[in-house]
Amino acid sequence: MIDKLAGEPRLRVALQKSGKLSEGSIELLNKCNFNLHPLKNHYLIHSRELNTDFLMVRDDDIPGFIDSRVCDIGIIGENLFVEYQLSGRNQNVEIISRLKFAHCRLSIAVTVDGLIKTIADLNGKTIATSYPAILKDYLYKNNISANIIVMHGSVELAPKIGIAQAVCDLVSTGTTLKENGLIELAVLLESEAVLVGHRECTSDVQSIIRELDFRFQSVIKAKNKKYIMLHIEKAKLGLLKDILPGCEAPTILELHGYPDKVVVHVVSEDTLFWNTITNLKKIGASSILSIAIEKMMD
Ligand code: PRT
Ligand code: ZN
Repeated sequence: MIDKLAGEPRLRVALQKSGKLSEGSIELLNKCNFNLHPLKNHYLIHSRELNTDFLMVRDDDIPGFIDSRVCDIGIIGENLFVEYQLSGRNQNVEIISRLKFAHCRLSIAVTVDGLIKTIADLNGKTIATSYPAILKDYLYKNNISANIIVMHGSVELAPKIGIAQAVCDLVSTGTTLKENGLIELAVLLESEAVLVGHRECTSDVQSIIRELDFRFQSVIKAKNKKYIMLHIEKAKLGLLKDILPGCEAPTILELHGYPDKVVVHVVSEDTLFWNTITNLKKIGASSILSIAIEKMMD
């Protein structure tokens, strides 16, 4: 929904106030020039950047807010989007883009005692979950008849307190399942944070959304990437490709006073960089510089 402040269209964005999405959302927005520092009692933040207002709410409220045009766009977990869609409430919410943070999976987990070994063993059992629509859909597609009990929070405790024999919950590192004597039986959905919006936005809001998502994607593209500069013998250039991920199109420059050597500039995946440095040194690379990239645009 657009307020008119100073006669200009404004974009209304719903963000999770506090939880596993809030830090990542604010970090991403701040890399896009927003400079947001929400305090506990901040529920509505006006920003001059791109004429945007932020509504800080519980993540569960976000799809409904967009559907009913209280907000234009929002950041939620894909798991919540799919649940909203499968529960039949979603008429107008769609995924605009993937934001590459808050990765997790929705899994069915069972007690380690081995009583339930396969999906088929779930027949006639009770499964506790906060995602009844996704679970129901999965059970139906796999021809399993099980009872679903809905819990909002502490789902992992359900088998321990004797109200279910299995759970269907979000898993990230797997620590919570382990601590509660549970093991994963099946992954129903892989999820990450997504930018969602109303299918039918007015064109002036649409152009702000496009600009915002362009900024998001430029920041995401640069994540885990480094600009690498190094000196190397011309004869060893061919070896670089195998060592530096993403080295397909490096910039090669002459190194004044060293006719056998060149300077290489390349954008590389940073995840392997410390392992990579040893291998670069082995082929004689020197003066290696690694620089963080803020944004990458095509
Ligand atoms: O208060 P509000 O309703 O806004 O928040 P919430 O409690 O409903 O959600 P929150 O903050 O827990 O999660 C928001 C979103 O973050 C989820 O919908 C997912 O898209 C994403 N996300 C990513 C996760 C996790 N990782 C995650 N690990 N959401 C929840 N968890 C929980 C999970 O439920 C389990 O209790 O963390 C525990 C498992 O973590 P591991 O690392 O022990 O496996
Ligand atoms: Zn929630």
